[in-house]
Amino acid sequence: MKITTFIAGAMIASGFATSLYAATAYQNQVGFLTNGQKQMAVVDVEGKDILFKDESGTVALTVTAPKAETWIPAGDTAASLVDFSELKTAGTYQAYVGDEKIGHPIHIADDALEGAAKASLKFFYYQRASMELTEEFAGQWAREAGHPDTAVAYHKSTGHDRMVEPKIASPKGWYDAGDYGKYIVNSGITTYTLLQLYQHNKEYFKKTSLNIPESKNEIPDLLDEIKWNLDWMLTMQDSDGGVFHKLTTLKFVGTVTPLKASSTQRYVIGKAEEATLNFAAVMALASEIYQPYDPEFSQKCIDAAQRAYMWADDHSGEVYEQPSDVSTGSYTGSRPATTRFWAQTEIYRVSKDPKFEALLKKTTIRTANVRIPSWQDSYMLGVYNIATNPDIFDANQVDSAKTLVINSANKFIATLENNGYGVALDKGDFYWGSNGVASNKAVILLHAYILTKEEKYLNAANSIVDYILGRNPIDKSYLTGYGVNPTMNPHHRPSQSDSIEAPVPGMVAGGANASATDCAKAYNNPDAVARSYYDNSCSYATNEVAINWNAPFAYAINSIQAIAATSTSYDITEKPVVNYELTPIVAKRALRVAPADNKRLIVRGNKVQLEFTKNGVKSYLNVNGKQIH
Ligand code: 9MR
Ligand code: 9MR
Repeated sequence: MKITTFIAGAMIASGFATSLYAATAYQNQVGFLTNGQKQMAVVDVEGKDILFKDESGTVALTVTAPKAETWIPAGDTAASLVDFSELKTAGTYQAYVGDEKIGHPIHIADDALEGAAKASLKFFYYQRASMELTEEFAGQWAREAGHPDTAVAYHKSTGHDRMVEPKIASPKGWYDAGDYGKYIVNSGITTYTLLQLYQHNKEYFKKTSLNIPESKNEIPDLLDEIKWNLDWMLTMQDSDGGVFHKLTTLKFVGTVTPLKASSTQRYVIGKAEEATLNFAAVMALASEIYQPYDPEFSQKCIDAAQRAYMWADDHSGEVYEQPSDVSTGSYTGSRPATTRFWAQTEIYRVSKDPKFEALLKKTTIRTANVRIPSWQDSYMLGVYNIATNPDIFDANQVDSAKTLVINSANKFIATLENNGYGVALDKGDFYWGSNGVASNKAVILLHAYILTKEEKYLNAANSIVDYILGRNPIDKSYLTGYGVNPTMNPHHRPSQSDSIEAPVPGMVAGGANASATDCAKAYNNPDAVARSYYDNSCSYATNEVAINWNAPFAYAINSIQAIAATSTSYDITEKPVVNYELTPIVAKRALRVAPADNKRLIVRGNKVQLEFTKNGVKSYLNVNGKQIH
């Protein structure tokens, strides 16, 4: 595996030879925290002694394998969940049954997850549009800049007349996934999840370097990275407050580098409720987070949030519909009511505006029936916000929100209790992006931990991280560049089009999907859904990467590492530091009015021209829409 040679710290240095039984034990292939939970799923060992030997061959711990249990997503092969948490001395170990080695080397350290955790964030740097990635930061994955996006066309679905206003500048941002599109709805939940990661682990991230171009400035690297995308999102807001749905080509481009793909014309497409509300929620949280570092930017974010909310208020029910000439990702079919609720909670939290308080009072927070956050459904994001801000929201609502988070987490724990893999995933979780589903379950579990400080929630989240890193029935680390048997062929245009064997590191593959209709169809396994995976770049339905799957995984693995490193976790009694003056929303309604009539026909010489004024600058177009001067 060539990859081992170039990712410093990513692989476990090991003198152990591979064993005949290597794959009968399934485990996190990257590492375990010295004082954390440590488990592996082992087939065919019920009642036998598992020996854990250190590098000198000395037995450091013996565990008798418990009763083998099935786990429905893994099919009928039962496994014993072997817990070796008592191994609390840093080092590299190997498990044995008698003289037989089982599983992969076990790496234990205080910072065992740090490399993979940082890589899962560094992924976002690799996804940057409009920027060259230099060797200093990107190593062998250095590449030319792609998609300056300074001359993006207005698609007619935006309501803009291209004759009048031909182009918009909308640079920066992260590519969504294996394709080069930038989609607000998906960017929103991603950005929010990463902002929360920072919010919940501030001290840790003030000291964490990601080796990105901004690493030397005064702002934590994680916030620098997120700002790359916020800057783009801000350009997607139209002058009336509405937010364009996406920025893509009309059709997916081929498997080419970002630079080569850039020659195909891109468009801003659609302007609708779900993107606008999503944007509002994200900008409200951003206004709080960036306030200590950049008050001006912070103010810009909250203003943008308020204008977006007002637009959405006036355009309720106007959801995005994919135009017939567009076939890039549609991100349609979400539930805007959940996004509206989420936006209300965020704007209220930072503005304390009575209008939002009144709106929220009308909402009854459910206390049961978990809903896993996704680009389609933002309900839990609003619930997180209420549950973790008892000093701001209505006491009854805070109680309900906490109850829902904890009930959801308890339900997950019930799932893992009688399964040999110890993973809180059900058969129904294995659809497109199952690793994102799994990771968002870990985010819910970590919120339950924040609210209760009960270890069982932290451990269950840790088990999900273990699942992604190899404790699964196909012995796969779904994090590129990390583990003994990682994903090697993701559907990811930059990785597919460079000449490097190893994919860009730190990417989480979409994961097992029992209803793939692409080239992974032959791998659909209804009796063992967790095996429905094909490590081939032709499979976007099981092996694409995406920002909205990396973000919750990054939240989980970084939070777990941060909690261990700082011996503390987010304290919900901390007051958020928002101390700027907000103009009341009502006064801002004026902003909703579109700028004064900015186009008129004029006659020059014997030619009819269109005079177009933007920001006080006039330009002239001929009857064919060509700019004259
Ligand atoms: O590359 C595209 C990926 O990002 C999407 O998730 C996927 C589903 O919409 O589509 C991929 O593009 C494929 C297209 O749908 C059909 N022609 C082949 C494209 C590349 O595999
Ligand atoms: O994550 C999206 C998944 O929920 C949908 O089922 C799927 C098909 O519409 O699309 C996924 O999103 C893709 C988007 O449309 C285009 N960029 C790549 C995304 C990840 O595959």
